[in-house]
Amino acid sequence: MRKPIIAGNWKMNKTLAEAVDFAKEVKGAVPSNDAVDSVIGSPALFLASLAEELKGSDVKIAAQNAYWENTGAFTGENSPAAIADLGVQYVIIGHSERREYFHETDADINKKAKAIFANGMTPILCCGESLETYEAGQTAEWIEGQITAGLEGLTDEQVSNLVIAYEPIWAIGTGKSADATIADEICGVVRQTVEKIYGETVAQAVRIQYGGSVNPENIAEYMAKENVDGALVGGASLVPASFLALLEAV
Ligand code: G2H
Repeated sequence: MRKPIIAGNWKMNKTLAEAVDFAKEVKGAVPSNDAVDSVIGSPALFLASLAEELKGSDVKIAAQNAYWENTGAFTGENSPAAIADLGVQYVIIGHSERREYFHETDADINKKAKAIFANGMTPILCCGESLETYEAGQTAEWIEGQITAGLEGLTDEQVSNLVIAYEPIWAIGTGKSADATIADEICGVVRQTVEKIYGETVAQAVRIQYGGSVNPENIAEYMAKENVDGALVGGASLVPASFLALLEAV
C-alpha cells in the first residue's frame, strides 16, 4: 500500500512573510502523516524559516531545485547538503519549467537525483511531454526515455523511495488538466518503465504523482486511479484553504 503524497509547488511566488503565514495557518490543520504526506514546495529563500515554523508538525518541505555538488564555486546555486541541513525532506527536480527555461537535461537531473539521495532527501522527479509529442501519439516513448535517463545508476532502494511526478506540459497552469484516465495510463507507463529496469517490487513501491491544473474539485478523480499516488499542485496550492482542501479530498 503506497502512502499518498500531495505536494504544493509554489513556484516563484510569495514573500517570506506570506510563506510563514501560510505555514502557521496549515500546520495544525493538515491530516496525520500516517495517512498522507503533505508537502510544501517553496522557493529556496524561505526554506529555513519554513523549517523552523513547521518543526514537529505533519507538514514536510520540498525545495524546488538543488545543485548536484555540495560545495564549490557555483555562483547562485543551492547546495543539497545545505538544504538537507535545514531539515528539508524533498527536492523537486526536472520540472518542465526548469527543463525549458533553464535548459536542464536528463543527465543534469540524474546527477541531482543522486546528490539528493546522498544527502538523505527524496527527489520528486518530474517528467512530461509537450503538446506536440502528445498529439503525435509519442507520449509513452517520451516518458520512458525521460524516466530511463533520470534513474540511471540509482539503486533499488533509492528508486523504491523515489517520487515521480507525471506532468503533461500542455496541462500545466493552463486549466486544461489531463483526463484522469489518461493520467492513470501515463502514470502506468512510468511504473512499467521502472518495472522493466528494477523489477516488480520496486515498481510497486515507487510513488507516482499526477500534476497539471489539479485543484480541490478534480483531485479525487486522479487519486481514485490505480497508478496515481498523489499530486504535484501549483496554482491551487498557494492559498491555505485550497491546500487543505486538496489534502482533505485524498
Ligand atoms: C504543474 C503544476 C505544479 P499547476 O507545474 O507543478 O502547476 O497545478 O499550476 O498546473
